Amino acid sequence: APNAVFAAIDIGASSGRVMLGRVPPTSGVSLETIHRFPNGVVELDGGLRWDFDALFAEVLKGLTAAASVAATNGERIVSIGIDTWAVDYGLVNDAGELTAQPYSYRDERSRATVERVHAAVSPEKLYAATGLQYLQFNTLYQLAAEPNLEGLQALLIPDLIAFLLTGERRTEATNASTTGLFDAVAGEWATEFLDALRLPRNVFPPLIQPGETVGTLLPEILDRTGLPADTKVVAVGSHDTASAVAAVPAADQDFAYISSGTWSLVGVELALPVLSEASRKANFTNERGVDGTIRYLRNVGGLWLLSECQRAWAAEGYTQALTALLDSAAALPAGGPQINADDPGFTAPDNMPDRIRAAVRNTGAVLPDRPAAVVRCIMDSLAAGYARTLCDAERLTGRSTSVVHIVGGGSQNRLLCQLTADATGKPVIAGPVEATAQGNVLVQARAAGLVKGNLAELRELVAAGTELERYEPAGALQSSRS
Ligand code: LFR
Repeated sequence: APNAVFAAIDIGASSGRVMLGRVPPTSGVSLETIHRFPNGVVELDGGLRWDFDALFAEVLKGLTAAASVAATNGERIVSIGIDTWAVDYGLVNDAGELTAQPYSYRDERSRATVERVHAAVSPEKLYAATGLQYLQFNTLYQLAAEPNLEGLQALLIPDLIAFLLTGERRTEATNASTTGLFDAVAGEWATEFLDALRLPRNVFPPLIQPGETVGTLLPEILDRTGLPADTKVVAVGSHDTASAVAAVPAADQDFAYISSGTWSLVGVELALPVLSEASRKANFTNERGVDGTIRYLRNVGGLWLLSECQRAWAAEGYTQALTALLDSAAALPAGGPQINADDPGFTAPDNMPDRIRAAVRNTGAVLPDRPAAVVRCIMDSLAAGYARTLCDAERLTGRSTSVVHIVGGGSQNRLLCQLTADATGKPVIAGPVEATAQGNVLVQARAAGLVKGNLAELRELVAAGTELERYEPAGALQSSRS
């Protein structure tokens, strides 16, 4: 039989990719990028939205290219797994049509509905059941802003892609856990809140777990892509952060992780949720991970701050390469001004350098105008936010951690990794940069019976296939291969 390969569709806030993943039995995961495409929020129909039609066209382009690469290699694409950012959804009618381009969580329409939702169900009650951190854009607040849900179903973005590929409507559980309508203990929809918020019982399709089969491809998708008729869509940790955490190459249980990209997701993995009032006040979340684990974490601001600054500087004609900018930032002395990187005031796209300077001014300090100074402020602030959050996670869970794994785009940022080691006082192990796609592929490979084992064993495969970089705390800029 031809060699089995897996297609991973992994779409982030700023770019998407279709990859082929190969999983030899003992030597790690290898990923081949087949198609890469840009993504970003767009002003459309009076709101900040995702151009979903364009994204889906790119997905089909990528799958078509993947089919031809596999055919040329004599390989068989066993299944397709899909992950994207969380909370956002498209509304689909009975005929299966997407009724509008999905809103982005960066749109501010849900700000006005928070009070109404909390009047119907108190934040304490919501947290005690769902364990979800409060973010103004959680799905429940967005749904409350919909004028009319009659005859419509909300499909989270990865589920919407899976639906268009297979015709099957499901809600993948790790992503369901970011809606604010999912019971963290039972692992089921919190139907009592659907009623209290006057949301239809079937506003979401039924749940599906990572590793379960969503369905086979629709005839028109087979025609468009040239994929063979037995290709399946398999549910993975469709929340990108769930897939990334599944691929943290941790050797022991006492690890902390930072999934560092547009956002930084900072926390630990637990077997059971922590739903205490102290946890709610600290705004920690209990999102669901692969294999029913709990991703106990907090959203700390992320490299969005940096990418938005770069966008603003490029518009002014300043185009220094990022590596040079980071080198200049690294050369600046420690102890400069800091901001609170998770301030919701940074969520919307707008002139980021000005907003950062204003935030520094509010602390009584002054931030020099030079881009390098702004970049250093972002890095110092992120590292401080990481350290603060890890301390809180240890306190709230009663656990201690001995190492911090950084995965995702931020793992390539040497300055950020070193500052994180210094701020946390713990060694940082950086990589893989494509943890999300690796987690996506590994869950598919396990569903196909190609690899066996629990998360710890999947993580060994990631470690075997990645060159990890280790940063020691202490200020000294020493780093060594581990
Ligand atoms: C990261 C992420 C975070 C989620 C945010 C919005 O890509 O999925 O986990 O809080 O995006 O969906």
